[in-house]
Amino acid sequence: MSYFPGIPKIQFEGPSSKNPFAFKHYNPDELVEGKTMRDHMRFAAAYWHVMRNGLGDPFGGGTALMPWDDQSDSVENAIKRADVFFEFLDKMDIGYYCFHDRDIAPELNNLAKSNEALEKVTDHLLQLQQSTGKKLLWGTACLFSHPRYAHGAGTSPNAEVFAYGAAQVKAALDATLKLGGEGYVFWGGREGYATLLNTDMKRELDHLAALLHLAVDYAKKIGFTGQFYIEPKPREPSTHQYDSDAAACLNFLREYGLMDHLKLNLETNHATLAGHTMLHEMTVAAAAGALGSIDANQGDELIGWDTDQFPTDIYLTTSIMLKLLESGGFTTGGLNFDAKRRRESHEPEDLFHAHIGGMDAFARGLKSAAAIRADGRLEEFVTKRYASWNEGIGAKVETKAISLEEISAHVLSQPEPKLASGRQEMLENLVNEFI
Ligand code: XUL
Ligand code: CO
Repeated sequence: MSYFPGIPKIQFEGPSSKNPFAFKHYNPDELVEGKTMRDHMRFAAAYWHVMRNGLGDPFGGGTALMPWDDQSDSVENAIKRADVFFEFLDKMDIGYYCFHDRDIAPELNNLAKSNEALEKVTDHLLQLQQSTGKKLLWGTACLFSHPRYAHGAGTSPNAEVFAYGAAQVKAALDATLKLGGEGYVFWGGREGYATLLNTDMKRELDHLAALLHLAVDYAKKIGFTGQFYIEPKPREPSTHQYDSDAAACLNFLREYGLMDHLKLNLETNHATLAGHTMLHEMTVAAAAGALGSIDANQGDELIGWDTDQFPTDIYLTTSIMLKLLESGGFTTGGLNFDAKRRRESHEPEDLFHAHIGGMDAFARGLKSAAAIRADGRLEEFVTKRYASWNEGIGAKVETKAISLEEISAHVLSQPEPKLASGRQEMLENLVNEFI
């Protein structure tokens, strides 16, 4: 039986196609820089948005039509949803998915019952994965929705709440291992504060680090070799989130001896909420060898919250793919559509239009990025811009072969330095040649 009757398997038809249920640019087997588009992108669908997001907002309830869902907390309903989701993955030709424990299975009235439900649903997901070849990009625990986590989980002032969250992480790690997950994400849902008047920041950060260390140790014990990630976001739901941006996360990981164990899962709309571009966040992460995975979406310039829209901006996807190619591409990570339809797009077929658009936007970004790299002028410009560091005083500073007195003597013997133009506008024109 089909849950999406009338919707065909989405296939590549090329840029001249007018079929809304076809890829115009994403051609999974096409080679770009010697690798298939499929392998470059490693697209993933987010279980929470596809299956569990009713599209409610602070002013009104959900609008999404989900005829397959009886809205109950039963395991049967959860299992049926998994079937719907796998039909979606199959029709979309998306190879990976990501979940929170509580998206795939219900939270019941105690941890034992919730764990039991998770076990049953993951048994079913495992079967579905085996029969379809779909894979789990990453799993995570939802440590922010239940009222017990109102003050945080890893950073809760209440040690019993911390313990509950840690126990949930254990079960979510077990589930991720069972499903062959290639990663595990920590997004600090409520790991932050609403006011410093009631908050011991240092103690909360120590506890958050303790939770991550416990998870890393447990992963070793059970043989989970997937990549751990931390996902930066500056606010929402907390007023201030501790993992506010890539630099704050890296500082936290360094301070607590976690750099060898976690990389970053960067999300576009989180970057912009933090007052950065996604390119900035990726550049910060890549410089630290911590560029792990991407939650692909985009925000709205005119709205100040995390609108989680599907990526359609080709200039944005080009900059993401340019940075990704430059960094050698994904290893364990992928492009996870942590994105939701607008509340007005409430019909099941809108799920398809949304993902088709996102995949095509990234395909165009990939092709433009590869063309910019093949052209070489952009890279050549940057290389030349720093050429003065390759010899003379620059090389001596880089190799730490010079003292401050020697630098001073050098400057006293030289005329005023001559600056070259940064040529920003020329470079913007160059990039636009390929978009
Ligand atoms: C919230 C968000 C989460 C994480 C996973 O803004 O991005 O969905 O990606 O917990
Ligand atoms: Co995310």
